[in-house]
Amino acid sequence: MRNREVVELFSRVADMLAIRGDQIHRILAYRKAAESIEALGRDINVVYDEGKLTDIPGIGETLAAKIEEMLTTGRLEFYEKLAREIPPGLVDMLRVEGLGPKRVKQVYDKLGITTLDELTAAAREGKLRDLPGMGAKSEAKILAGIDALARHGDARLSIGVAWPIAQMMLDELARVDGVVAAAVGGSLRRMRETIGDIDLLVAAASPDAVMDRLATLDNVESVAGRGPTKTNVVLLNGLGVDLRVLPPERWGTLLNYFTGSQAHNIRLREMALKKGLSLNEHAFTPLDGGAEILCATEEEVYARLGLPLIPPCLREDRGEIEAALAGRLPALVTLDDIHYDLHMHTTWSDGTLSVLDMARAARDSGLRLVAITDHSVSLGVANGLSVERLRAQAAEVRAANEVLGPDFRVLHGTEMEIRADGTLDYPDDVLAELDFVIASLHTGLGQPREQVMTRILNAIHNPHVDMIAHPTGRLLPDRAGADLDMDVVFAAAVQTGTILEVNAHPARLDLRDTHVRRALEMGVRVAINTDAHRPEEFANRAYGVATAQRGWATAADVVNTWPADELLAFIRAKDERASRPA
Ligand code: DGT
Ligand code: CA
Ligand code: CA
Ligand code: ZN
Repeated sequence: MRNREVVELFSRVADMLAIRGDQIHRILAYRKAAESIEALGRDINVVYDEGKLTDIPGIGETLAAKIEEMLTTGRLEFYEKLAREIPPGLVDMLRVEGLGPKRVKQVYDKLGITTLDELTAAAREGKLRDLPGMGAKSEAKILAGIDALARHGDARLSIGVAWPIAQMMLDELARVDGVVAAAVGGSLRRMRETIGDIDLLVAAASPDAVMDRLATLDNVESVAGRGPTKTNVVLLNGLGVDLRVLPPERWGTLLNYFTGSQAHNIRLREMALKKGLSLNEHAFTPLDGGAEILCATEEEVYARLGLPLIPPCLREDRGEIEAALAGRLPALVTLDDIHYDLHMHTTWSDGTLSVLDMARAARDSGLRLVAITDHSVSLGVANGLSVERLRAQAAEVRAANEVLGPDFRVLHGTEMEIRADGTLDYPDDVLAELDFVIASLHTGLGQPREQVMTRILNAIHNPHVDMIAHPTGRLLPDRAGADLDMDVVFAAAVQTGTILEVNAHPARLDLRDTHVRRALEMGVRVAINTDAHRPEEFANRAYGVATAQRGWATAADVVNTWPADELLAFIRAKDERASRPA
């Protein structure tokens, strides 16, 4: 079995346990294991051969034994046993929006429904409405969910699409009379790379006006549900939006609860229980029946638990609570720390502005230095530069530097193809003339691991290559990147002093959050760059910073925050080390 089959089986087990009504801890353990293996940059068979399965976050002895069974026998007895009790078709039914594990169990127990098709038929025939706790309304909702699934699939949406929509909706809601605060919650506030639905949170004394306004926003298609403090709507693009409104004195717990992640919340709730308190979106409540303790801010929620405020992007139960308890939360890199952008395109290849205009736009966005890095010759579709054109471009970069004066610096660079056969697109003597050399994989991403690893390592070991852009080449939501052994890539980057990029384009976010975390543990230096082809794309920098934050990056880890002479010295040092006899 390969990584993705192990991931698939573990997430199916988690879903089946949820349908069976198992303990949440057990369910989360399998989900977390699936997540960690999905983020694992290495072949799990190799990790197993090294005897290091339990080094994977979230994998203890029990799960390691299950992985061993899968890898050595190609089966998982526990899954097969579960499947005799919980038909696997029920797991597919969970993909229907509005259909949770409890309801799935109910339609199975009462009606013997075991597949999505049977469910669809039963709903159409009006057989669901008579189940306990259901009615014609909930039946219609399930049908709408089945419809939506057929229309849009259950693909998660890119943060780059969801974020601007959510901000626009928030602006509108914030203007409603009586609104004291409004914020996004959920995965969007945690800045996950993709999101399942938008969660909007509002503090207001009375919820009705806010919920009414939401229902009338231009991009809202229909209201899927409404309760005293919450409304769910579906947008024209099929995306779901959950709005919750509570009074301002409960804002802290509201924000905390609906920011999640669920795994993080469960840890907080356990800590509260140890102090004799229950915790939900409304308040802390003493278990012995005393008066509610309200929190108007999130700081108060964490303080009540003896913790400093934990930044939303860290709330994944990946060690942030332990770090907070130990006073070791990272001082995360911020957008304001970023002074340079080392990857962008101009009209010389497939960008929309000249060198000077792109540099000016970067300066206007608050930067002090950029590298102009157009595509190289073999990327013909992007009008890649021949050696002659690359040399001609140097004059234009010099001219731009003269116009912009001493307070802004333009480096002459390239985004050079690592060709499918492993060779580089420009010879070393040409690379030596450039200020900054990026090497990228755009083609042959589907090659076998050994072949694609040889290509990327060859580029990393070239003394002129300063940075690898978007290292895996994945494209969100669903084009997997190259099959790289990330630990080996990271080790080579550290050894050679090669920078690895966190590409800020929301379709890339590559390195991804978990890769950033691992890379930094191994000592890699990362850069956050926009890869802008148009000046509007400089705004994507925020997504890159968020991804680095989710990887626990501090400013010192990110070369775009360093003094310019340090960055330039770091770039030069690689060439010098290479030219010294070993
Ligand atoms: P998504 O929408 O799939 O990208 O991910 P989230 O994290 O936004 O999840 P969502 O929208 O289902 O719920 C928002 C937050 O609300 C979630 O992160 C934690 C909290 N929450 C929702 N349901 C539960 C629950 O059953 N238990 C706990 N502890 N928290 C929950
Ligand atoms: Ca959500
Ligand atoms: Ca939600
Ligand atoms: Zn590029």
